[in-house]
Amino acid sequence: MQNHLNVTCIFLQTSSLDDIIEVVNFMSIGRKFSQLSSASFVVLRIPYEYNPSFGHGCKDGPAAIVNASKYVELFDDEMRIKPHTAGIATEAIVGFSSKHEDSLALIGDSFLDYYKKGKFVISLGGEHSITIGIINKLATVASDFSVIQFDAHLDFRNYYAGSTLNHACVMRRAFDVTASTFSIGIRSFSESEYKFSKTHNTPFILARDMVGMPLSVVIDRVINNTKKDVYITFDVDCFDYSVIQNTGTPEPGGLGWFRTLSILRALFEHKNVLSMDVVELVGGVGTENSAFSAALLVKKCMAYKIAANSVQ
Ligand SMILES: [Mn+2]
Repeated sequence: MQNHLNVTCIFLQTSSLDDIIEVVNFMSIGRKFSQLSSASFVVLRIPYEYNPSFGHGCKDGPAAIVNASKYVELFDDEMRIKPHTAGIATEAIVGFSSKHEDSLALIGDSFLDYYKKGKFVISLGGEHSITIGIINKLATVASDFSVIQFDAHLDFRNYYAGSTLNHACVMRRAFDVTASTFSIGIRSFSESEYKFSKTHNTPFILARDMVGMPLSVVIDRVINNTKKDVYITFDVDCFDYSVIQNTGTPEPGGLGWFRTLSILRALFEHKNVLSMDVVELVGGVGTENSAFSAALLVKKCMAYKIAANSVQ
């Protein structure tokens, strides 16, 4: 607790938690399980924030998640395994450019390095635009995959705030590359996004419609409308505030914890999940509950990946 208080005090005087928090491994695991060479998983911290629309601070998300992960139980209550024994290397991208396009290229290149080493990469944002950089590079080595999005917003804008690479354009760019997307938890979109989605037949499930919808219906719809290989992009604003409150573009009426986990578990069971990201968590003072939820989510996905018997 003392350590935590120190971090809080220092945070007020600096620009990024990444600058000041001692780099720790995800879940504070020791050297034995955190070496890159032998790790099945890479937790890739991407503290990048270029142009948020509303709330600021997602550049502090990765450090907040890794910091909170110290308190995540190693043993998984549901899958009855310890995911860290598969090896988790905690890595970070630094040295972003002042040019957004160049930063996304850097992010994509770094991701691809780990991916090509056979690692299951879980990228921690950072703003949602990091996904554009990752998917662009993933598409150079994996030609036929769907992008499954958990999000409050469709992110289907062609252009926003002066850029086609804005966080509000993520799934539009993903569609450009893969022509196969599926969105879950949606409860906000513009008229142009809605029209694009209708014209191009991009499937999504509204959070509103998920209320009272049997879980099996949700899961079947996602599984039947996506390819075998998938990339999961998880914007934490898909969650209800009771799970995660600290996010850049909040919307009420989000998804519950256990239902979301059940959907993710089914995806890992039925699909070949190539990689995933968890984005838009705002770090900083008073965000510990949200950061813990995100950290636990990451561990759960590792457990699901292992149980699906598909880590390398
Ligand atoms: Mn988003």
